[in-house]
Amino acid sequence: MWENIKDFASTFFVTGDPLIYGADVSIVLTIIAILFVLTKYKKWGWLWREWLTTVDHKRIGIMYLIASLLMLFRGGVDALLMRVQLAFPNVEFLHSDHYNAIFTTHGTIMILFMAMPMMFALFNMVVPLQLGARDVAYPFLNALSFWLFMLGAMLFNLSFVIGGSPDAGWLSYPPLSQNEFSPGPGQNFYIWGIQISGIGSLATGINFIVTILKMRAPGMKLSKMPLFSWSVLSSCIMIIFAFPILTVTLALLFLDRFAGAHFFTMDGGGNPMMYLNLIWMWGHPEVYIVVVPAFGIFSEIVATFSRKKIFGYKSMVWAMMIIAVVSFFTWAHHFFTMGTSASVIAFFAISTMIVGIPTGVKVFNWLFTMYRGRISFKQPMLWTIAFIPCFVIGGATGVMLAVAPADYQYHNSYFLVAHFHQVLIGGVVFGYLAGIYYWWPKLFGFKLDEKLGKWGFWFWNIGFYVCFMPQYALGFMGMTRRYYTYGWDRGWADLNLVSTVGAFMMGIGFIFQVWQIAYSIKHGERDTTGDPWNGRTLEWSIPSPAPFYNFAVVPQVKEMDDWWETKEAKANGTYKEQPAKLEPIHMPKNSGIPFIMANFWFLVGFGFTFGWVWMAVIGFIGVFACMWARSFQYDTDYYVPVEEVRRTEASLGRVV
Ligand code: HEM
Ligand SMILES: [Cu+2]
Repeated sequence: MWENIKDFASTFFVTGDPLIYGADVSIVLTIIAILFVLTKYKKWGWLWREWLTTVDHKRIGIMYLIASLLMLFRGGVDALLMRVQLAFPNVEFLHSDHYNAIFTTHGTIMILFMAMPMMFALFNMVVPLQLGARDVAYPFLNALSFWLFMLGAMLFNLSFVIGGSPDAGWLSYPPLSQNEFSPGPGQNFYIWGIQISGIGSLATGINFIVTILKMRAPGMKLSKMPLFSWSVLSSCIMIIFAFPILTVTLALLFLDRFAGAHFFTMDGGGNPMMYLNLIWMWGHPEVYIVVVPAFGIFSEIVATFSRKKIFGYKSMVWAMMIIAVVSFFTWAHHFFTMGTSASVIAFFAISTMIVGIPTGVKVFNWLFTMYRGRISFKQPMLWTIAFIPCFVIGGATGVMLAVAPADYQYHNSYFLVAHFHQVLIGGVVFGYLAGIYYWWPKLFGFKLDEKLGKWGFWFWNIGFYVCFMPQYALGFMGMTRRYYTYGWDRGWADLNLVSTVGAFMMGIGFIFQVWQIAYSIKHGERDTTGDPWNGRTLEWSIPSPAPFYNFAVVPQVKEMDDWWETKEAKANGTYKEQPAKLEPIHMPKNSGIPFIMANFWFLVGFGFTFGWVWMAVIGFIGVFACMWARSFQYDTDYYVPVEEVRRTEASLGRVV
């Protein structure tokens, strides 16, 4: 009996590594601290009523934001561990297995549990406000999406201390990810963590498409819709085509591992190339899914901080829609070297290069918008200006990679590693940070400190080039990706050391940003106007922080950049005040079902990860019970009385 328990414990818990003991201790301490604070200040009820059951898109956005910043920290620590290991030749800081686990979790976390939720944070924080809407189309589903993401991310992260981390790369290629080469639960954690959060992402895609098409304020024709909302539409269209492919691919991989199917094994009639095609049919659009919203953010910021209308609005919209379509015809550029006919390769090489055209159009439009504008260099604008050269270089190296014959040379080299970090950090991370700085006052009612922010900005930016420029050279010098160590004889030592220094500079930049947030909560400049940047779009017409019903009176839109036009009209005296009439506001009620249901999904995932079918069955029963319960809930909405709206607006300094 005792032996059995010991046996179980030693396979269940990951042991034997100081990093992991450190993680165990910090997890336990954090949990104890949270439980203690909640109990001491009697905050359990508050937590449940205000956050765990909320269907308010702004609060859901804030929770996504917190989760994604935590994941940026975790993924960043992974990155630094790898860079320490690679700083000098023959370092014995991480073992090879451990290195494999770390680049796998780093890549997976950064893309799926950092970039995606940060993007959803911005969708939720901004889109309904920008459209003049009071909520998203399906608030309950929105909460469910968040909790599915959250519990999926937790399941994935648990692999670090329980069972063992996945280590077959962020896309988990077979045969390496099959049972034979990856026994144990690591790969199952990967499959179920992504599967559960992926279902949430798909639902978010549907939710925001419907929101954008159906919930715009009266008068806001699509041709007058702000560009960020357009970028969200483009991204969501890609989501609804790409994510079902991911769901099916992971399900097939799981059947291979769990039920002995042979979809992707060489024996039994399967084919690993099939997996590569499927995973990249999702994976390639995925990188556009995360970068296109950044284009929307830059478009808003460039116009606002140059005090000019965006240049080439229509071409901006077209460019994003073309990218959404073409991105589905480029996936095979990820395996040019697999050996296929020249015509197939030519097709994918050309389609890849074509994506550069609409992107170039956008860059020129941003530059033309800035041209002769009265530019103010506040933080959102700084990140935007830093993004442009960074993304242009990243785009150029992308086109270099798309040249198929050349790709035979740098396929899977550090050149590639430098390229994709350049577009992911320079495009996605810089873009989302710009967006967070821009919309922060709207959600929280205060600005983030400029001075600390500038320190963070420069450390990130200089650190970025110091870290990744040497990697282009290392690629040409023959260093391939996923090496965990190398010898002195290679001549790679100096450049690797420089690269590691750059990585730490970015880490320091992140610390400045955390400090900036902590400092600004107390000392940040309060936003009493609701319009701290002199904005152009509707979200700046309401008070900050936005009240839970967003708009006391639904706005009537006439122009593109309606709020800006209104302000102009007021300034030159041509504005005609319409008498505003308050009416009771229809709002959705909170619900605990999304949170509970996502927990049952977690149980399903955890059960399958360890092959405990009974636990998965309990989980599924719970999931269906939640659906059942929800289908009999009729009392799901209510009206906010006019008196309450008036009181809330008055407390925010508005008279209506
Ligand atoms: C904060 C700065 C970052 C540093 C210093 C860094 C560093 C690294 C390193 C050293 C590797 C392993 C390369 C190899 O040997 O194969 C790697 C892989 C990777 N990184 Fe990053 N990274 C950073 C940020 C990011 C971000 C923001 C993303 C995505 C949004 C990202 C996505 C990836 C992916 C997808 C991989 C490939 C993993 C694999 O090979 O399976 N990284 N990174
Ligand atoms: Cu691609």
